[in-house]
Amino acid sequence: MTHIPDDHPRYVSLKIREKIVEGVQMAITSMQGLVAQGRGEAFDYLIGERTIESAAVAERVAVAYLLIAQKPVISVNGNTAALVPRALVSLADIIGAQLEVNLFHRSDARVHRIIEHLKAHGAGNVLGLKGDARLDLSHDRAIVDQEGIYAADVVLVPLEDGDRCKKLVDMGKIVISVDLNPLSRTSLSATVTIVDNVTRALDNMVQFTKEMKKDSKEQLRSIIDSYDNRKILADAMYAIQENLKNQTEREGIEWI
Ligand code: PTJ
Repeated sequence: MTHIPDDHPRYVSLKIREKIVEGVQMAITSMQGLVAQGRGEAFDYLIGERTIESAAVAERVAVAYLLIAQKPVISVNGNTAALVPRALVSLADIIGAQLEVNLFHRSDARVHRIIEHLKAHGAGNVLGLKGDARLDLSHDRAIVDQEGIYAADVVLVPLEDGDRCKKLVDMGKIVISVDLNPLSRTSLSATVTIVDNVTRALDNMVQFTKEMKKDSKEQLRSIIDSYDNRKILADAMYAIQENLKNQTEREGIEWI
């Protein structure tokens, strides 16, 4: 592991990168996961590497959905397992949600390793190895557990594929995505789109859950009812534009 001095101007981003590399070394994260992280980093740079206001709104709505759900499930892949294992376990615990490992580049060995990794971070039962149900998709993300994602009413899918996200929505589920690209197919098709780094989003959601857990069903419902996901997407794009404009002006370059 490369030592990153804490006065490095890109300290946080580089530390996150190290976690993904560690994930690959532990054979939890796929090699492709490195590329996906790179794409995420680029979008994070564009939004200013912070939780934008509209993302915080989406995170609260996501928590409201998870708290009123009958069968909430948190889908875990190789990237999120490496980046936020503790936050995934904490969120599942306080929500009362199931964790299910679901991989695009699937092998039973990797599912098993991720389950063990989550258990080492405090998880109890983790689904994903049975794979006794199938979504109507031609790749391995189709393989799910009957008692988990297949039966879920609300699914949190950080770093998801667009077609599975759409499929889950078409099945009538509430789908919450975390994806730094506001124009990805996932972001465009989710019920609630969180345009934030999964490392910030999950911590925020744990915090919001602690605050909102005491709210009544009616209060949670009203948070959901006033939510407009198209507006959240527009806000994310506006935030990118404003951030670029401000940076450009700071550097004395004329914004056209
Ligand atoms: O572990 P597996 O086999 O299930 O594979 C996981 C990856 C992520 C490799 C797989 O799902 C994949 O290829 O994903 P994509 O299609 O590259 O999509 C990843 C999306 O997540 C992209 O839109 C990225 O911008 C975004 N992203 C990457 N890193 C982060 C992120 N969003 C939030 N936080 C991040 N840290």
